[in-house]
Amino acid sequence: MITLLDYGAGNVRSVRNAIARLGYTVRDVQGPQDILTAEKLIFPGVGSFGSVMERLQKDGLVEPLIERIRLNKPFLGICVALQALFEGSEESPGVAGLAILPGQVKRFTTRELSVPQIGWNGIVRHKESPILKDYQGQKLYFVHSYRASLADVGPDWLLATTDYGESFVSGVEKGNVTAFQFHPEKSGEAGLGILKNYLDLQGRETITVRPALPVTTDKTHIAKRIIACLDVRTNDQGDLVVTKGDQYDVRNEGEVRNLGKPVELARRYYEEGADEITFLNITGFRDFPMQDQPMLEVLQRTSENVFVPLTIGGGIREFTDSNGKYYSPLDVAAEYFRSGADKISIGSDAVYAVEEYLKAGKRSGKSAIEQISIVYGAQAVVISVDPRRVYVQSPNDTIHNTIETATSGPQGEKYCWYQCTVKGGREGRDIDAVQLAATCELLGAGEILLNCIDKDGTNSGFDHELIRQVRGAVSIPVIASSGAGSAQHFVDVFQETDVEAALAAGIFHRQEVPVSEVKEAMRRNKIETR
Ligand code: 1PR
Repeated sequence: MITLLDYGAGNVRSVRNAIARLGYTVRDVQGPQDILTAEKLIFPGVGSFGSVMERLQKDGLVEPLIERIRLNKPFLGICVALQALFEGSEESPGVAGLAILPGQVKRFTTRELSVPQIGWNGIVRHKESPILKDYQGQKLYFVHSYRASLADVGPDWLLATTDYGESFVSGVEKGNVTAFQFHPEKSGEAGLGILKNYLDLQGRETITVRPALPVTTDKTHIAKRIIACLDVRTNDQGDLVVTKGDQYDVRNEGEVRNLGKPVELARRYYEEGADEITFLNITGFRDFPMQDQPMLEVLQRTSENVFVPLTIGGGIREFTDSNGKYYSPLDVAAEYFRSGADKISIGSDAVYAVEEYLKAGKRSGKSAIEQISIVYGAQAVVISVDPRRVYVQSPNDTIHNTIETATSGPQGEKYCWYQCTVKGGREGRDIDAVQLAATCELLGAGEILLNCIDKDGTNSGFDHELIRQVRGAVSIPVIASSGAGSAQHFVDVFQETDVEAALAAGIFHRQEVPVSEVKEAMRRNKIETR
């Protein structure tokens, strides 16, 4: 029996599913007493430092948690739960942590790498631990902007470090108290193995200081991610299917293309080694996701078998239903997170938010991006950009951010800009991709999913010109999307641009190239991969 501290923020379903998959039963903390009496406690980390600590305060759980750790009772903290062991965090100034460990958790200082760190990285172990006993250098999933500093953690606690521009603390352990910065429940089979070791531990350990491992100068490296994307919608027969467009047109001879069932395809990609799965509810702009039970069910069922990050997009915005009931974007996002999403992706609503911001010259605080980012953290907010090329003879012909392009326009134009669209490419707006991406970062987004309507479904390779332009305008991770037609196209995009991840749909659905072949090509070309 495992006791889970579910404080109602973010995706705790994945931890539940991982525990169930490993054959254990979960019970929830009902009140402060359960924290002290639980045989084994898991404190999953979702949400920002401030929102987690405020929730613990409100529920009267701070003192019992401190007491449990003092009594050396089995405890596993994940992600922000590791950070909560410190005195505070730059993420939420003035909010006190559990102060088991001294010091403040700080934002990454790297200038070369994008922040948040989103992706698969390794760990270097510094002492023996029964929980990491099988660890053999596999990459594990991290998603965070703040990290604990090595200077604050002595050898009695230091379990593991990871490198991301600097070395930071990715694991602490003392006696029966362990916490990881990575997400074991999202780290595929390697992560499940780590979780299993914690669940399987028999009785309580009395050793508090375990033997140190030999000092090493090993460094870890973050992998470039490969993402499988499933565009999902209801077809004319009323079935929820994975579809795929050519330049966003998903109909073939009038029928919505049907490339398979979402839950089954997602599982196949997980088993083939995809680092992440993205679902885009492509008609979400006109249907309201909270009334779309089949889509929520897809997410719920997928998270039972898929232990890598899940992103879902489509229809995230405020909404008033036919009975006059108002839903905020936070309500919609919360439903997606509860159903098993780790990140949500915002398309059309991000364009409207940026238009409003540029018009007002200041933040409203009300956009979906701002609201969701404050509660769940920037790393949970992805912006899906749907741009289309607009050619011009000269940069002076437009106010937008242009590039000189190697692919001239129909009238021989040598320049173009990328116009953002809404409603799945149906409507162009007076915003370019650079304005959109940079403003969304400012509003609190943590990642850009950069599609390209001209390239979508063409199998002709990614649009490196667009990718370089947007990558150069933001310091958050960018996912290249649209146009992949071969394993070499992934190698090309990673060698010729600085994107952190590349996404494809058609070639995976049509089984032209399996994910494993993409990974092999990356390895042959010495591109860091999982
Ligand atoms: O606007 O917040 O409701 O979100 C709707 C979401 O649905 C957006 O993220 C938008 O990108 C997506 N979407 C809307 N209509 C379509 C369509 O295809 N008709 N799909 C659509 C976007 C693009 C990629 C695709 C890549 C790779 N699909 O997701 O998977 O281009 O394809 P490829 O490898 O086959 O070239 P909102």
